[in-house]
Amino acid sequence: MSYLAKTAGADVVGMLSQKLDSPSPTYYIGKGKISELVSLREQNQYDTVIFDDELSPRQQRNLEEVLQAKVIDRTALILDIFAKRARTREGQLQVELAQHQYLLPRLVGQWSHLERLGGGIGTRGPGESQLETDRRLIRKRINHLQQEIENVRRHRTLYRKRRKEIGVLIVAIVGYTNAGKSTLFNTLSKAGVAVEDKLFSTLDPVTRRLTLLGGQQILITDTVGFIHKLPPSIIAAFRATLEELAEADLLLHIVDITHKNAANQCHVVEGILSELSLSNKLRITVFNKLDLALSNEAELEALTTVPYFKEPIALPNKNIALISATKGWGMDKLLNKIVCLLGITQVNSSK
Ligand SMILES: Nc1nc2c(ncn2[C@@H]2O[C@H](COP(=O)(O)OP(=O)(O)OP(=O)(O)O)[C@@H](O)[C@H]2O)c(=O)[nH]1
Ligand SMILES: [Mg+2]
Repeated sequence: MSYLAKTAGADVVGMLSQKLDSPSPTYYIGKGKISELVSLREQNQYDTVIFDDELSPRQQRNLEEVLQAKVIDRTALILDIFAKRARTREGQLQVELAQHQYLLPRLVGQWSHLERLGGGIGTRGPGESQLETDRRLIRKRINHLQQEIENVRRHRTLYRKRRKEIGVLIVAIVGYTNAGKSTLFNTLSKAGVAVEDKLFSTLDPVTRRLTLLGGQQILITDTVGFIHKLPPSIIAAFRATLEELAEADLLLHIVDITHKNAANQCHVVEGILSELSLSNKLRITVFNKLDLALSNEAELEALTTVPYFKEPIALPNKNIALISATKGWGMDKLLNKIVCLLGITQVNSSK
């Protein structure tokens, strides 16, 4: 969570957690926790409080009032990161649409807090009509964005059809965020996609052509990182992008083997793939960052089981590859596996 906050550019001064049977509908957290947060303010001087879950518009408003600070929930935080990172037109449209849909039920008129005081004065009139105008504008923008996204989608479908007609095979890289997808994409394609040690440095699928040693060409696609508790509205926003995955002939699922939650991250990705009905897609699980655990490529080649992973996996296995994307270890073998699984003529490899 604090990693997410830092990625969004926040300076984290403190963290609190609370175990509740169910969150309070009014404040999400309990009264005691609220007092604790208020008193923390004197030490930390924070101006923003981020909640690691989705808040209802009402909870968010109540919290802002009682804490006298900006309150952001997990969805808004991830949307903010997405907004900063979206690079293609489609990605930008999708993020803006999600942001407007998020905003709509959260719009509050200047006077609406008086409603609870029971007074009719001030709760109608200019405040209310301004709010209606704002809502109408947002709805209009939402419609417009939906249309634009539909246009982009139509183009994409045409483009995909053409790709299919030419018969080029498509390999898509998926994986938990920060697993090393873009690094592998770069190593494989030598394309200049941004690589950063921050979450979600890639938002849009980027596709490059890759010529194999045998002369065959495949398309390789880098995708957005999956993350635990990705809010449903965000998955919905990126459905169009993620639908590209349905067109792929093979998925490379990259796993950062050195991460302490590697197995869990694997399950999160599998869960999202299954939500997108992609569980049965041809797949290679690619364990990455082995340079952090081994000292050279020869050691990597000598392995007979996947190191560190909680679940025992014997090697060799045609659906498993071990690599270091930064060092380029295991690339020939990975390419061979891709070629074998896709049923393209075997590449002549030196290793
Ligand atoms: N040591 C080591 N670090 C790696 C390796 N591959 C990637 N990294 C580092 O891991 C970080 C994330 O790499 P990216 O390639 O941006 O990860 P990603 O999966 O594309 O991340 P998102 O697009 O944000 O989901 C960067 O700091 C990389 O340098 C590797 O093989 N070894
Ligand atoms: Mg990336």
